[in-house]
Amino acid sequence: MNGIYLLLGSNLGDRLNNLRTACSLLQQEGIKILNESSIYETEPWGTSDQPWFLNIVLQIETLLDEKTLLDICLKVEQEMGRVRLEKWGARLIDIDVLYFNDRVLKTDKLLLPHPGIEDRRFTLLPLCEIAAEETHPISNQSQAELLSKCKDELDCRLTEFHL
Ligand code: PH2
Ligand code: MG
Ligand code: MG
Repeated sequence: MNGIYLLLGSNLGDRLNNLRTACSLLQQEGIKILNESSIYETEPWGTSDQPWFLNIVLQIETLLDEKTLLDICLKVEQEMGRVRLEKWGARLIDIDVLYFNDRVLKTDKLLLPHPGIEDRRFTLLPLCEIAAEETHPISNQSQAELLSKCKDELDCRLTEFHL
């Protein structure tokens, strides 16, 4: 894997605006967005008793190390969360680090690559748009291979939305 990839998701409030706000806040922290997937509307994975998500994958550039990047992602979630908690009482944004180049890491705070990638169509579909041939640093399978083997059948619909 050559590149740093984030997954953004929102399933409460103005979902598209939440993705846009998160991107602006990440950019304000000095993170450069190199490439973006389409935005997908996706059936909730895990707990089905919740609204559908909007998901997008970003390829980013940063000089930060992976732990500092994670802290910034959490800070952006929290910044948006404060407003959201007052207004809605629920989480509006999730920012996950999927890959940090070939880094493999297992700490209490951070697992790299993200352990859910191969089980989640809502992650692999957008990832394949911008990184289909990049390989997973442990299994060495490309994102396209992972998608073709993925058993998740939850619906992921391409939208016309743009950041
Ligand atoms: N995130 C989750 C749980 N379930 N489902 C979809 N479709 N998209 C997500 O981003 C998502 C989810 C927890 O982070
Ligand atoms: Mg997540
Ligand atoms: Mg998360």
